[in-house]
Amino acid sequence: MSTHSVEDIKRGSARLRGTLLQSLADPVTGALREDDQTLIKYHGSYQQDDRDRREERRLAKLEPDYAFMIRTRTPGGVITPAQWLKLDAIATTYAERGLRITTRQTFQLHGVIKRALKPTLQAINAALIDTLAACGDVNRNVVIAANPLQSGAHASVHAQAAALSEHLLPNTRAYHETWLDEERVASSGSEDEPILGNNYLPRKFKIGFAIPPYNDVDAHAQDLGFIAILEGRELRGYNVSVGGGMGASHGDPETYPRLGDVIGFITPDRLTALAVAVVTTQRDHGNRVVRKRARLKYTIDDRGLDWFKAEVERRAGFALEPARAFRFEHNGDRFGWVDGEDGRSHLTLRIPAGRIQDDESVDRDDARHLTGLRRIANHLLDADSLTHFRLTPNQNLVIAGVSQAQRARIDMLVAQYGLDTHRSASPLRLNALACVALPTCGLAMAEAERYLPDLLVKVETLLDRHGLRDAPIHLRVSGCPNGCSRPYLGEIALVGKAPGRYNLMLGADHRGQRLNTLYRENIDEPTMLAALDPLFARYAAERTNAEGFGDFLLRSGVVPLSIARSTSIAIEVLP
Ligand code: SRM
Ligand code: SF4
Repeated sequence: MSTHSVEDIKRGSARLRGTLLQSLADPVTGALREDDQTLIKYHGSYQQDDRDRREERRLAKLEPDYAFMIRTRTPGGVITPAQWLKLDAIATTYAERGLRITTRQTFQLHGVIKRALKPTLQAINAALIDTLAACGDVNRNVVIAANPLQSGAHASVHAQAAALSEHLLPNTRAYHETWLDEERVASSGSEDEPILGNNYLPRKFKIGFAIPPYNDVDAHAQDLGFIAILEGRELRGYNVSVGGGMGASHGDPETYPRLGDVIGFITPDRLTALAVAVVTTQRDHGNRVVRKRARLKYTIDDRGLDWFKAEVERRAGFALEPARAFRFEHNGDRFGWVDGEDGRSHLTLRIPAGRIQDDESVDRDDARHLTGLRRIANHLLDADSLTHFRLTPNQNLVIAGVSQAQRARIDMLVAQYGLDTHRSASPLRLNALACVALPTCGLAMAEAERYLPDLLVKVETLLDRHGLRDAPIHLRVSGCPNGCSRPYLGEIALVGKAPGRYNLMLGADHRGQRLNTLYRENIDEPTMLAALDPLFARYAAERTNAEGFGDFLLRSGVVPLSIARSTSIAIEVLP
């Protein structure tokens, strides 16, 4: 690990250039120099090593099996069929384990070796997709409610969100010089960063746009959440939620997941000014000394919500209006075909843990996602520009804007490649999320993505025993407490503690508006299943009509109300 702090590395990097070019040119190691391992994140990549092979490599006195994860910046997860085919080809040529849809509507490629990094990034850019600011202390990929072509208002929200993503990008040309061979000029290394600041943000920053009644983006888990307020087909504006975040460390009460607070309403014309005011307030007041306390949620808790709101209003130059009523129904996806107002339809397919590959061991469904979606993308090349793919924040995939004429052919290909698993999958399976974890994630304490197939079978067996197979329970698994699958918003969540051991968290709602709480600490699988069994029995016997599992656990006193801090609950119009 580098002995320099992240703040020092950023400061000394000539606007994120560092010695990346020298690191890349070094043939002796598959790794980058230490400080460059931090800097490459801002370019959309992480240095990792295959943790399955660590011990074997160590015994053979070899350096770890270094390879890189690459993450795209794809606001709202929009991908054209032509881009899909290019990314598929890139992943097949340079990466391992196919394409991976993430919980922020991006693609990750894993296992790219150092000498393939530049060709891979060049190929991604040639597909008119970049990876700039997909990682690092910057504004990350902006997540946007899926299915935005459902109405004109949905399209307006998407357009505003995509424009905001561009507006908040860093100005440095380091990315273009390092990967795209842009010529370095005299001023390189001193580009002005009027919004992010010369040392960039204190920590990662995340923005999401939800369109009620769906909360697929988990608006309250974002540093800055915009909740669109629609009247009929008109976009009136947005409720603004600030200070959401999931990350925590085991046993450290200074860190915790937190729901965003709704601080008011803005009209659409004020969106950019408001976002810049929030980002710059965090830039100037976020904790740059203690990194684990550097997220916006801690800035707000340290300074107070009233102070924060006043500071944002001062910088924006206007006062927020009182928040408007809204109601979220759930934070999952809607599977199968959904019709838009324009006569187009959108098909949401379930992608187990977001992994698009043909390996049948990924799931028990024997679906061939990579080949099947390649065929569909090829077919859609001839379609008009309204047809595209959309990654969802729940790691699934929408084939969007499909004309009635194309539907039958898509249905046929979907069936042929076994991609219609949403028809038979239990609601538990449909809604389950798992982060990547092992073998690539350097922070994983336990399995997540690779454990999900087995776990689902076991929990489904338990649900069957109580006649609950059709219960729409949201299950989320993370390999560590950083919370990349937003586990603290799962009705049931497993948060990794050690190999084969998890904290069992229970009692969130399925709307993304109430955090769960710790129910059992550091338990193995048999203990976890034994803990769930009597709770499922009680739920089957005592639930009221359509009562969610998390709501039931709270009402029946099995888990206490978590110290959720969202004012959105107070202003929500409850059924
Ligand atoms: Fe995450 C770090 C994967 C969404 C909170 N996350 C990581 C790293 C890069 C590990 C690392 O730092 O070395 C993981 C790479 C694993 C791998 O091998 O691919 C990783 N995070 C992911 C993804 C791929 C999970 C997934 O399975 O889909 C998601 C990619 C997002 C994207 O496309 O941009 C992902 N991460 C999230 C989310 C969910 C969200 O954003 O809606 C969260 C919780 C929300 C939040 O940020 O509070 C999240 N990731 C973290 C944290 C904890 C941050 C904190 O405040 O403490 C870390 C660790 C860190 O930053 O130090 C982390
Ligand atoms: Fe890795 Fe932890 Fe994020 Fe899972 S939650 S991907 S284990 S950092």
